[in-house]
Amino acid sequence: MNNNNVASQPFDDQRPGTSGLRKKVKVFQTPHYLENFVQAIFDTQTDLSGGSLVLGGDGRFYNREAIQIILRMAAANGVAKVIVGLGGLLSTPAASCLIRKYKTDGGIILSASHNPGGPDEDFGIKFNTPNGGPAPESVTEAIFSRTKQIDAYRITDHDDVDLDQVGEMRIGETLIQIVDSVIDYTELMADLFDFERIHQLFNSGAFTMCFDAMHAVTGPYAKHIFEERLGAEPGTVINSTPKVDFGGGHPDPNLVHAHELVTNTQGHNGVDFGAASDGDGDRNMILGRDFFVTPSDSLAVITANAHLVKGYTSGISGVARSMPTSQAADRVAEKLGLECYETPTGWKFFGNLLDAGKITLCGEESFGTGSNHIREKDGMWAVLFWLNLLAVRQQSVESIVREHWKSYGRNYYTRYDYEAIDKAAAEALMQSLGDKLDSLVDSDIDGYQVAYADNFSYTDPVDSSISSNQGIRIGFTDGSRIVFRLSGTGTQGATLRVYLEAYEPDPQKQTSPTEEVMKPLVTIAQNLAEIAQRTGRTEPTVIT
Ligand code: VG1
Ligand code: CO
Repeated sequence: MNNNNVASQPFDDQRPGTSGLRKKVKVFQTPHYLENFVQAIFDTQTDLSGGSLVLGGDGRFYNREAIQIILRMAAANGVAKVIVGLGGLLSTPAASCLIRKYKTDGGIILSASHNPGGPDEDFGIKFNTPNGGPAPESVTEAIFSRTKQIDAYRITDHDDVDLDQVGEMRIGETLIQIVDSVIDYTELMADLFDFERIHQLFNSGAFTMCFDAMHAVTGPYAKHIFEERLGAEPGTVINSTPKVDFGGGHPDPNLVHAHELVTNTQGHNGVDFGAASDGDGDRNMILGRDFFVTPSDSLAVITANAHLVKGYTSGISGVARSMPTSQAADRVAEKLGLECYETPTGWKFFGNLLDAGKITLCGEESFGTGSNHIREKDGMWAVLFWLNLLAVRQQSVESIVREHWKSYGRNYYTRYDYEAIDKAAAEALMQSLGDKLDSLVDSDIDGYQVAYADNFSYTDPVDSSISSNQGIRIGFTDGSRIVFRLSGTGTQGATLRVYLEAYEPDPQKQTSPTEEVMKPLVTIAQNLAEIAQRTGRTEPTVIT
């Protein structure tokens, strides 16, 4: 076996976005492209030499090939041990769990999350630090800087290793351990949730569930936990075999893409509880019979009810939400006397707050919820939290949420995404909106009084690092809000996200359809940002 030093040239587009480096598969297949980025990780994360690494991905097209390349590079870069998921599979939360449990010096996760997979679709790579969380901006920027200078990478010429048997092998001096992460992950979940009580709920015969794994990575975890451990009927988990192209679909758990699941929750024969997760298993969608729980409400309900759930009975220290996430959690925090933090979009911003013990729970409007048990959002965790809650409260999902609204008010919420628009037009739109902000404050727009209008900037309360330009917020005096930002995970043109929120404290008025309540705000948003004129789009691509 030889270690080779392969000459290479920098690529100028390897800056990680909201969650790692995401590009089309074809870009990652460009000679040296993946290798350069991986070498930049090894060059900047020097503890990996002589240290240990977790490695796995969501199973999408190019996952296995990339793992073999990274293993050969890890060996050439002197990594002592690499823990790899069986079949090359690791959900993002399971990877975080393994990094923490086995105290490794970090992890490399191969995923483009909810983006489609296949030879013409997306791939991604992300480095997680030893706390199990996505690398903070200081680390991703260091990796990016290195990619701009790199002129060679190290790789051995070893044969492919067998990823499909649990066991140990070596590439040169480097120990490769293939592990079944379903076991480690299930153990962690059993510590946090009352499995016996959930088992009884399924055994009662009066409770049915459907979980849509969307042909993605959570299939094996969900089959084992829901059907084998908790006694849910066989067939409760649908689309449970991970596929390289996610069955041709978008592995994104929302009402648009998880339509099979949504149908299963509808009507008299609908299941009592529906849930889904995304490509890499960190997102979740929660449904009751004929009822959708917005992710922002889910975080608020979880916060308000944490004391009822096994792993959280001793209380929570605080809660955080990303800026565009609705303010439903803030209302709960206020009532419970908890600190509530507003962070920029992306899980990396929760890491410091979790490590410092300032928060126990956190979430994003984009179907992400999690806690201090790991440092990633965790789809299965959210579903198990709800199951535990349903088992304790013995109520339907809908009645739990409606009661919640009665106590705290309802934050109507919706998001409009304009995908794959022209990048320059999107940037000009944001610029022009930004220029208008000062003149908007205190003005009246269609009867809505503007309370504040700014470009969100965040100062991390733990390390005082500043992240500016994180999205434009326009808040109104009645508690409603419009937020505009450009996505940092897309791989084609730009994606404009418009987040809309309206607050309704009066229980008599909490039953209107969301579209109706949002109509005036949608109009304001479209006009203010001149969306149609600037992007040529009169309708969004996806509404969630
Ligand atoms: C999106 C979501 C964000 C989430 C990120 C990664 O980012 O809005 O809330 O953290 O995806 O999620 P953006 O920049 O496209 O809006 V995942 O499930 O890809 O790890
Ligand atoms: Co994801």
